[in-house]
Amino acid sequence: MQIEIYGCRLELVQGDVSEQQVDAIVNAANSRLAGGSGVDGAIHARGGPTIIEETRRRYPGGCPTGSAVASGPGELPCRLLIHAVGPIWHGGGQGEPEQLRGAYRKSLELATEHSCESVAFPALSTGAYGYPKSQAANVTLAAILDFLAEHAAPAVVRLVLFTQEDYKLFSAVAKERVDKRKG
Ligand code: AR6
Repeated sequence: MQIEIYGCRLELVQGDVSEQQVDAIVNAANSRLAGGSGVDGAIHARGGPTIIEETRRRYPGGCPTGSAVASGPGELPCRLLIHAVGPIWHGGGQGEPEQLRGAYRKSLELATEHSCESVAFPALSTGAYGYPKSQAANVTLAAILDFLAEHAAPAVVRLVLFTQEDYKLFSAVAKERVDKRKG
């Protein structure tokens, strides 16, 4: 699914985020930047060991939840790798929506600061971190659309959903939110 909005293109696809041909790929990291399963596992497996060597050296204190840091891409097919730390779901009353929004915003800021025209995201926090998917979809789409409205960049933002079910859910939320904004 592709949507033109605010002079940019929002794309939703089903697939593996580590395989996307874009300027910047976003990893679903943890605050220790220690590597892990899911997206993080795929990124480090495909990208090779130089990524974790670099993040250990540059970010010894890790990255706070709700934010993101950048590294080189190792062997991934992109120029920049962004390690975004979404929140662990604790029921929704502990700042999870603000933190999820923050992780998307900081990632988009880093992408634009590094002049990346295209960026691919996984659905942060919706796997091991347990964020309910429908709520995550709403926060995610609002965060991305707000950023595009304010900055008219990056030119392409791609959300990469792992399953067909997630693709359908996020696409429905995207359509609803864009229709509302376009009036
Ligand atoms: N490409 C795109 N989406 C994927 C992929 C992939 N290769 N693999 C899984 N997903 P998760 P989180 C989907 O668990 O919830 C790690 O151990 C998956 O179905 O990767 O933010 C880290 O080290 C789900 O919808 O990230 C952290 O400790 C979404 O991506 C922790 O997990 C996110 O699932 C982060 O948890």
